[in-house]
This record gives sequence, C-alpha cells and structure tokens, in this order.
Amino acid sequence: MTAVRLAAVDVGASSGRVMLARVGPETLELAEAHRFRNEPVRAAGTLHWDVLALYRGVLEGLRAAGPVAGLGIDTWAVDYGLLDATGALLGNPVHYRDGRTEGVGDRVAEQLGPARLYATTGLQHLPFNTLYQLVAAAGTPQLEAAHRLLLIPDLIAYWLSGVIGAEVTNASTTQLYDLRRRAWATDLMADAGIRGELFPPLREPGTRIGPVLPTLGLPGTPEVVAVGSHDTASAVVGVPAVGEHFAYISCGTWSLVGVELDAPVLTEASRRANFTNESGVDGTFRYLRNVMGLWPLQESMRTWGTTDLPALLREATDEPAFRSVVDPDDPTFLPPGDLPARIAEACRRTGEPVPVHPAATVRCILDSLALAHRRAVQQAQQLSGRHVDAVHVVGGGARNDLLCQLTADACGLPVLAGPVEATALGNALVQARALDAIGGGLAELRSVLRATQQIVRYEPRADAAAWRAAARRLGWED
Ligand code: ADP
Ligand code: LRH
Repeated sequence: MTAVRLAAVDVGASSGRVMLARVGPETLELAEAHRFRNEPVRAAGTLHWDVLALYRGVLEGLRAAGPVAGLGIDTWAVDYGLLDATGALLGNPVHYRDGRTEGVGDRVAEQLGPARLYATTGLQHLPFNTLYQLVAAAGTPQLEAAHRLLLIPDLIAYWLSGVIGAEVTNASTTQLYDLRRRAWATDLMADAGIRGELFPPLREPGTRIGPVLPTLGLPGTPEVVAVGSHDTASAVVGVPAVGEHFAYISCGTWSLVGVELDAPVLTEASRRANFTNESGVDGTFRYLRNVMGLWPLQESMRTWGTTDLPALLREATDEPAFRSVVDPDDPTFLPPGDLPARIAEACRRTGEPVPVHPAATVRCILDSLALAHRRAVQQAQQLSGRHVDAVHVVGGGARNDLLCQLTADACGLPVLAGPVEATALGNALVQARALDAIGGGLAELRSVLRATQQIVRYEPRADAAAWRAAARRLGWED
C-alpha cells in the first residue's frame, strides 16, 4: 500500500477548511490548503447559512489542494437544503440557531411521546433537531415545493458529484433515523406530518459516492467518498485513544462530551439525562451530551469586537478561579447576540457575582465549561457503565491551554489534548481506507494517529474539593 493524497473538507460552525492529507499505513500528514470563515446571514428575520459562500470556499480549497485521489466532506449536523424536482436549491438553508423552532420541540416531543422518540432514534432532545425544524417549516411554500432534502455535507457532495444520498452518521442526528433498524424512521415521519419521500437513500461511511463532475474543472478526477459526514463522527475517529477506556471532548463551537460504545444506551435514566446515541463509523455509537462549548466565548468576542484570543486567555488565567459560575447550557445562551450581557444576567439571577470586565467573563465561561465537562464525563460513565481513565480533547479547544488544564482538574483525570484537526484527520483516514491505501479498524487508524500527531498531556491538580463546591453552586452535586 502506498500513501495517497486526499482532500478533507471540514466545515464547522465557525470556519471551513480544505485540508490536504497524505495517508498510508505509516504516514499521516496534514496541511491546510484553504480556510474560510463561516458567517451566517440574517435576512428578512431568518438566520441562514451562506451555503454558496461555503461551497465557493470548498471549490477554492480543492483547487488550492491540487490533484488528489479522493475527497470527503463533513460539516455540522442537523441542517439541510431543499431541492426542487430539477435538483435546484430552494432558498438558503436555515441556521439551527434561528428562532423558528422556539417552543416547537417541546410540543412535538409531547405529541409523539418522548419515550417513543428516544426508543426509536436514541437522540437527545435539542430544540433544533431536524425533526423539529421540519415541523416548524410545515406548510411553507418552500417545503411544499421540495422534492428532496439533503443534509449540508450531502448537499455539497451532490454539487460535486451529481449523486444524491444521505450519509448515516449525519442522518442519525436528525431524530428521524431509526438507530436499531438502521433506516429512516418512516412511521415517525408520518406521525409528524413529514413526507418520507423527501429523504434520499442512506449510504454508509467508507463507501464511494462517485467521481467529481468533470464540468467543475478540478485538478484530476478525485473520487468523492462518504466519510463520517457529521463532523463529530469524523472527530471521534480522529481521537488518538488506546483501547476503550477513554472519554472524548470534541471541543469547538460545541463541546461534544462522551464515550464510544458498541451498543446504544436507551434507558430511561439516559433519556432523562439527555444523552444521545449518534451512529458512528464502523457501527459504533457516540454516546454523548452536547455542552454549549466555546460558542459563548466566540460570541462574546464578536460583541467586544476583539479577535485577540491569546491575549484574552492570558488575562483570564490571572483571574481568580470560580468567582462566578453559570450553567453553560442555559437556553438563553443559544441564539446569537450579546452573550456578555446574558452571562451577567444569568449571574444576577442565580446570585453569582456579575463579571465586570472581559477577562472576568472569559474566566467565568471557561470555569463553567470545565464544570460542564466534568458533569458530562461523570454521567457518561455512570449511565453507560464504561469506566474511563483519560479524557481526550480534540478540535480548536485543544489549543486552549487554560481550558485543557481546568478540564483535567475538574474531571480529576489526565487530559490528552490534540489533534486540533482531529475531524479532518478522521475524515482523511476513512477515505484512505475506502480507497485501499490503509487497512484495519478504528484501533489501527488511531495507532497511526498516535504515531504521527502531537498530543499534549495535562495532569489533574489536586483541588477536587474546590470543583465539588463549584458544582454544588450550580445544584449539580450533593
Ligand atoms: P468549529 O469546527 O465548531 O468551527 P473549531 O474546532 O475550529 O470549531 O474550534 C474553534 C475554536 O477554537 C474557537 O472558538 C476558539 O475558541 C478555539 N481556538 C482557535 N484558535 C485558538 C488559539 N490560538 N488558542 C486557543 N483557542 C483557540
Ligand atoms: C458540531 C455539531 C454537533 C451538533 C451541532 C449542531 O459541529 O455537529 O455535533 O450537535 O454541530
């Protein structure tokens, strides 16, 4: 087997990138061909993804990457574009942070039965699950006219290859996918008033989709490969863990905190704790909870008009610990806007000291996020019975020294930070395997990661009592 050149297209909520990878049994090299901002646009009161700007970024990146044997696409989950009968895009995809789903999720879950929903889909209740977005869009001319619904990575794959399909790891985030039958949950769709024929045939990660359309004029004729097209699925492939006793935090705009399992956990306790069972590569399950992640920090920086994150983090490191803590998953933090004001308001509501300057707000965000990481790591273990002895942090958050140390302290476990581009690496590894440039299961793919990628270890400092006390302030521990 010789190493192949591949392009990994990874579009996150804050930025998109096309990474050029060289992958073989002992080779895993990654270089950034192109990075572009992902800037949502509010128009006529609705928050949209600028999907054509993203597609342009993808094309520019593929041109910059040069000839490759394959390319794979992953993006954030749940959102979709609608196509008419000729394959034309109907309108701009709506952003999951748009307000259209307000109140819809609770009502629909009640109607369909929360226990039935969980038993069928295994999914946590998030207000923006595709199911709820589609119910919110019911009756709109756009949805009425739609012939097909494509999740965002499948939409980009369609534009590149002309082939329509729905990759399973991302389909499993819609709350319209039956995780045990590994098929669309057509009964649920019917009961929710959603047309089943909108949904294209499913395809497994690690299968070939087809060659890039020659009319695009891209270098070579790369094969478009279905990877874990949900970015978190690719990120978890890219976790350089040994064995199974590890937790992961895919830490970027969101923190996705959990364990990798061979079977879903569908107990009532798991449902009540709002843990999700998303389908992973090689038949695994991502048993995790969405934690608000670095979004409050990103959005605070936007409010302050600053881009100098390293300076802010240096100042936050010198701030006193645990002065103010909030629940990062407070639903008021979900929509875009003035996050520093909302954090101050949450502190006022709960009797915490109100942070008075940006460094104090940043420290509050990071202490609170580390506490939420602690809670999710503990609960993932309790609910799944899987004991963990280390926490892997991957994604942009792995560059945040303060957060990694606080997470190690909060969890009382070593944190292994990196790779930052785990998602692109997981994407490239699955492509390489589909193109026969590398063999083996997830354990073998991860051993290539460990041999080639830089990982930083943070040991927990002995202040367990202080973390317990802080968790008590949020009512999370007795
Ligand atoms: P997503 O895929 O959701 O867009 P990423 O994995 O790219 O997110 O992570 C983005 C986050 O990484 C930013 O919100 C920021 O907090 C963090 N980050 C990026 N660069 C740095 C840095 N130099 N130091 C610390 N954190 C960083
Ligand atoms: C992370 C992510 C996450 C989803 C959210 C919508 O980028 O895919 O796994 O819950 O976006």
